[in-house]
Amino acid sequence: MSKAFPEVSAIQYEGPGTKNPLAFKHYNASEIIDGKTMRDHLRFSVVYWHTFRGRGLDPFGAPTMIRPWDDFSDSLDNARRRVRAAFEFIEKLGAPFYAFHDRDVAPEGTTLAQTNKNLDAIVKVLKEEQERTGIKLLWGTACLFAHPRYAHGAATSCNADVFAYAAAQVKKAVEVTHELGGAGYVFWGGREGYSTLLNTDLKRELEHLAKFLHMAVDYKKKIGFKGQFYIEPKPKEPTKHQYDSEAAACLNFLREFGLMGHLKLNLETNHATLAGHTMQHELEVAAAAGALGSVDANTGDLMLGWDTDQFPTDIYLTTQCMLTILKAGGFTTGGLNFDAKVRRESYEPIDLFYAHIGGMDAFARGLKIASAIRKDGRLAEFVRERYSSWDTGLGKEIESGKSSFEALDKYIMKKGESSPTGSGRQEFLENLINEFI
Ligand code: XUL
Ligand code: CO
Repeated sequence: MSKAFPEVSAIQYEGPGTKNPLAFKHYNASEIIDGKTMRDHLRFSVVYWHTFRGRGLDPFGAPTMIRPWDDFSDSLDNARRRVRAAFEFIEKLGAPFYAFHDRDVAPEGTTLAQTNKNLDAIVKVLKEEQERTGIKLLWGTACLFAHPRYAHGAATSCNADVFAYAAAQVKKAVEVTHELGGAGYVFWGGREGYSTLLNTDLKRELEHLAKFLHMAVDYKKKIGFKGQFYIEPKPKEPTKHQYDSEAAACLNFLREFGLMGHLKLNLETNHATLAGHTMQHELEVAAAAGALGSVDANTGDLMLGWDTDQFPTDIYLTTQCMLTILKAGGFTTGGLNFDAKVRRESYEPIDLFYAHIGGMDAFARGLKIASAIRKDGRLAEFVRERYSSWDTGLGKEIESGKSSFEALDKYIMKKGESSPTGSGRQEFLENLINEFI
């Protein structure tokens, strides 16, 4: 088969001084940072849906993407050609992982049996390409939002048959992810929410979602799939209100229904923005609960209220993300998955390279900067000192559960007033971060 990207050879690290747009300025896969290669810290992953199925269509206009290897038909041969093109791209880029939805890789048939057969045919090619290149599957997932049958939701549908269909679809997607040695599996509730409460039994829908996830956990154990399960929060789009709205809501749901420990979070930057949070907030909330799993690395547009899924290029953003990820001990099963798409106007195949190289370099810089900030130690020392009243005496007693309202009342009555806390020094700390950028 002719090459999909004949004009591009393997992307090399050339250092910050290079003017070559098809080279890395900062991502040097084998460079060691804090005892680990950049490759192992960052665990970059390419998504199949945007990068190999995205066509640049929007509500106002036709597709724009030029993809010479793709005839845009639903044939299995086209799906096979697409796999070869995808792996050529990921291999040349030097990303160690990829991620896909079941329906991204193989066409849907007229029955689930036929669809599963199509999927098996393409999984065979994915497996061949994984073996040929050494590229691994970061996570698999099922598309439970595109087909009209899921208009009212999948696991939270008002219709039990739809729930059953979704269960059968996820069963197959987990099997396939297992067969491909996937490091994880993601549940993103694309239609698990509502447009109006007038027609919605919210309590029942949440209980169904929990049942669905428990069944998935049981099945995972049954087939011996050891990959990590994740939930991906997003507050809105496509539904007006989605149940997995943000990290805290997901954690609360997992706790309420006895699912903590079975699922971690897959956090996406643009979803954090839509929820009115910073990405670092979402990462910190997940990390505090021991549930920081993986990241869908992209960025939104603060002036737009939807999921623009742009490639991340902002060094402040990547620095903040890497500060929290390093503090949490780094990725184990997760990684930085570019759930991002080139703009409709960036329709040439080469734009896929520019986009991913930019994202990888931005995160490589974020990693180096975050590591330098941690080595410098002033930021952590400031925070440690700010909380030092909790390390000894009264604070220590409270933290260790040895105090009570009566004891504290007695203490403060005797003292008369609490001792003043020092300045928060936000501006000083912002300047400190800028020293490293
Ligand atoms: C949608 C989104 C999904 C999930 C996987 O906003 O982020 O692509 O990552 O279903
Ligand atoms: Co995502």
